[in-house]
Amino acid sequence: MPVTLVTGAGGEIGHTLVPRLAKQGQAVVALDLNPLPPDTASHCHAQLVGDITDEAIWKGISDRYDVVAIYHLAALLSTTSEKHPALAHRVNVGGTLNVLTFAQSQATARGERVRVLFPSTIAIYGLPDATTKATFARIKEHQWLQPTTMYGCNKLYCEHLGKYMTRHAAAKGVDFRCVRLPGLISAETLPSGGTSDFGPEMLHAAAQGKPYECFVREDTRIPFMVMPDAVDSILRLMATDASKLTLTAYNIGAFNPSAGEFADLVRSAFPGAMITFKPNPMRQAICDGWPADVDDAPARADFGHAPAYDLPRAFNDYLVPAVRSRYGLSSASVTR
Ligand code: AKB
Repeated sequence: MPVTLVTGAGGEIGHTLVPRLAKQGQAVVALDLNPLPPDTASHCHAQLVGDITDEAIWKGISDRYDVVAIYHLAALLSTTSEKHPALAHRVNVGGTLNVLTFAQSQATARGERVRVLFPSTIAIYGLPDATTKATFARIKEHQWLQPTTMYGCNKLYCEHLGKYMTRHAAAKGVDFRCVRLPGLISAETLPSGGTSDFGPEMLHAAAQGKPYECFVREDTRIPFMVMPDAVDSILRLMATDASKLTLTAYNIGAFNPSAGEFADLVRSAFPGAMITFKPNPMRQAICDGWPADVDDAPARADFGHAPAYDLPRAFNDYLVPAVRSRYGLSSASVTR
């Protein structure tokens, strides 16, 4: 039977994406290093526990399934990748090469293209200093592609690898599509190993009445998006006919508060929130190299990227009610 393969399905994006794919009627085969959380597993046709860098896992999948689409979510994020660069390269690059090679073999075997969704990142941009970051306040896809982290280097190389496999491989081969994700904020899950994690971590800590020491300065500004909007745009991109896509890798954005502005909104929602700022030099440097915002006009034109949540609505209609519910608090909205 035709199946949709989701690598790293047990992660943050998978938690929202997998149920949406199942609701569309897609038979999801999930691949993750660890068994899936039960609420994600319940939406899967099958789940495989394995490592994307293990060649044997791909032989097993090929023997059992006709994979018609792949959402390749498995990756080590920016902070973890800086701490473990060799492992990051092995997983983020070696694992992605395995995914693309597998997709090519599936396409060749069946004589049809296999769509691959690759979640790239704002980390592929590298702004050298604050003046440049301010000058290129809403960065375009072709600007400052000078990543300053192992994660950013990995992801930019994989964008090129995907483009290579799509353009140079057999006509009926890989159909690689890519969004450059900003920081993602989910009310249901917490990120791990990222540098944009300060946003969701701050919110979830406040809802639990825990003090939070933010690891970047108050004036640190990067683009963010709530998870439902990110998944909506990923699904839109994957559903769009290739003839309508003018790019392989698209910026998608929604809002871009500074860490201090984000903290103010969190304090409005949770008046007792204990938020302090103590920049971590390595993580601060990562964020300083990332763009303050992205120009996502091509995504809006080509596949209808249109985030439902701006910053106030994200807090009032999604994050605060859902986070309060998650931690058993009464629902209330931000006063702003
Ligand atoms: C990270 O912080 O590493 C990721 C990202 C912005 O790609 N959330």
